[in-house]
Amino acid sequence: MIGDKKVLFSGMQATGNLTLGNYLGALKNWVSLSDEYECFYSVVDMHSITIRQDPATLRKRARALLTLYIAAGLDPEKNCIYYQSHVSGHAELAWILNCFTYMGELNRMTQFKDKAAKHADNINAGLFTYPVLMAADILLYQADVVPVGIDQMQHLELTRDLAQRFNGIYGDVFTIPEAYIGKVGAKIMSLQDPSKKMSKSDENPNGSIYLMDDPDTIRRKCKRAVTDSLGEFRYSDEQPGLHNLIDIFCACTNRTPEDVVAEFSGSGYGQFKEAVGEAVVSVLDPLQKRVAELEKDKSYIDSVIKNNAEKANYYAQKTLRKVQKKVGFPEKIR
Ligand code: ATP
Ligand code: LTN
Repeated sequence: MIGDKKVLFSGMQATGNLTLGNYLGALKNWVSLSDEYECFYSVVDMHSITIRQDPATLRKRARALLTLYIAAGLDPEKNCIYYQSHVSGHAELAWILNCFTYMGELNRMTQFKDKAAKHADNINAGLFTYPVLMAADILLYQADVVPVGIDQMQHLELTRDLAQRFNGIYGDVFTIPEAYIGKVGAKIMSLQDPSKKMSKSDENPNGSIYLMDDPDTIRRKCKRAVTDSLGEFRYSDEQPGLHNLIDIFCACTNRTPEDVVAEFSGSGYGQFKEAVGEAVVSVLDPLQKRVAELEKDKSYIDSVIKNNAEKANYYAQKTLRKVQKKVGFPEKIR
């Protein structure tokens, strides 16, 4: 708890252009939860370098992501929006937690297997221990709740196991976090292959809607989305392409699948795809305008970066000091 509020932590990597999946699965929920909790939203740039990055591009993308958090509606006066690399406690706690994590646990992580297969030329130790750094992010702020997409559940389970293990040995040190999975949009699939999640690292740009895509591109991608040849307008797992488009539509318009099926049951897929395109445009257009405005105000963004890093450091140090003492590190002489 911070004051009378529970704590929320989440983060995103600055490794590519954000997709509609990132927005609907994560960012949108962050905004809706931000009043209720004391929130920490990090740009997890330390996680990003588990895959090789061009330094200038990473720096640019990290800033763009931080700006996007604000543009999406997170008030940086109320929410702590900061770069992970500006708070050294993340790395320090990750090291300690590494010593409480078993190789077998990390070997089971499906994201590691996927990423190792994709980047076979650079299977580094950081990629392997990525989930431990993520656990450190969350536990450092004693987070109660962590809003993520379904793909991150396995990492969250590991975080809970590590916290429980540590508490079992040293007493109540860490809050045990809960995942928060949004009801709609938790897993947006690729428009070109609805068996795969929409991902910013997909090689096929037509599978993903990027948050910065212009309206015509968005409309075109929706129109070309893969559906099926059944021609029946239902919300069914047997029609994954249509199911996904209904999910997108619902998440953008705050409507329910039943309601949407009732409205479009007499229409063809083409007509519905057009409506999906318009719904996405009406969500992304204001977001893009706000990003453009914020990008002009360099000193404002700089002040957010500075002030929030200080705030994050303050809370991080509190936990870190406790943990260091528990494991037996000698006290600093001040
Ligand atoms: P990459 O493709 O590089 O692995 P990613 O698109 O999966 O990246 P992350 O930075 O790993 O993006 O995820 C940021 C947040 O967005 C996480 O909370 C994740 O669960 C959520 N997310 C990512 N893709 C989707 C999706 N298709 N549907 C819903 N949520 C998603
Ligand atoms: N692993 C996450 C990003 C991430 C995160 C976190 C999410 C890093 N640290 C802490 C929630 C809480 C991802 O790839 N989406």
